Amino acid sequence: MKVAIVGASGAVGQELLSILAERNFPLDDLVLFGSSRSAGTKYNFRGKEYEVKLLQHNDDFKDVDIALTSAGGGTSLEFAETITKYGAVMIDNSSAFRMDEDVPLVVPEVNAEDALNRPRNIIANPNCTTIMMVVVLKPIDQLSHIRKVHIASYQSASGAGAAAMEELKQQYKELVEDGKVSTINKFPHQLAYNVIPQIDKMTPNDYTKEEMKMFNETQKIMHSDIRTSATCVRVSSLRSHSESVWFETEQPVSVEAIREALQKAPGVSVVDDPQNYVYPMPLESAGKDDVYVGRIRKDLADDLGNTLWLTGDQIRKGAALNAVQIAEYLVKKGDLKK
Ligand code: 2RA
Repeated sequence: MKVAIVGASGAVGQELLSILAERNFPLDDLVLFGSSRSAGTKYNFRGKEYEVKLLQHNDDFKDVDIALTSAGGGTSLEFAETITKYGAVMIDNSSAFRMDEDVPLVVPEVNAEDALNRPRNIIANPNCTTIMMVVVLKPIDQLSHIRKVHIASYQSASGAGAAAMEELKQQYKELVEDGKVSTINKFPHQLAYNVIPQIDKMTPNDYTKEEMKMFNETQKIMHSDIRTSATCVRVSSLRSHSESVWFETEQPVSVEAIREALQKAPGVSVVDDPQNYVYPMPLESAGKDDVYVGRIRKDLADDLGNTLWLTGDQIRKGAALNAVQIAEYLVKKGDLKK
């Protein structure tokens, strides 16, 4: 099996390399692609060196079985045909195809089988904030249908890419050394000592694109009429997103039933002993695979409502790990090159 990584030098590309190695993904050959900026860079994978090739419109994908793409929506749109022309499955991390009807949007713990129906041989990896939330909502929805959800998110710098992570570190350095921040490129405002209540562009209804992704993608992944209303906020954690989630079910559901369902759910760890200061935090979920849940309790403002807190690694479950899990599912099903 031959696997390609497109965008190999980015934060997600690098995490893909680590996760494929860690999980012993059954590949025989690997090929890395990037822009002219990263072409020629060498990376080690399982003791062998691989050089990043320039992504071009040619036959480089002829022998590729799975292409994991994470180089931005523009690149995905431009190269989708080149990548899939000879039957490679494209598992795409960008938002380019997520809402296309003929492209499945997959979180393996929730709707793995959707990956098997892919007319264009493209499978979309959802937005990080949505992935983490649906992994937690799915087992609760099985107890009683979730009708609506309110979310406040606390999103890490990594969501804006590797350069944004460096920018956050640089801003704290400047504050210590000069008393003020002079580097603001990747975020619309200073992030150090601050929170920014806008992620991605604003849309005409005054929700951001990030917030609308949560609304639309959640419905598509869960095959549900579930309605979400989110305020997505950038905070100064480095690589783990967190979310406060309030949800209303059709029938009343007890906190005990929710806790039990989440304890059994794949990809979820419950860390919930708030009377003893125990709850999951982004510093602890960083570098881990699961989505961590705590502060599970009744919603005081809604008789059919409950609320919880979750946190997960944005680069792993929010992007690279989810993509590799999709690839693993296809391998398990023997459903690769068409
Ligand atoms: C962010 N959700 O956190 C985006 C990344 N996909 O900016």
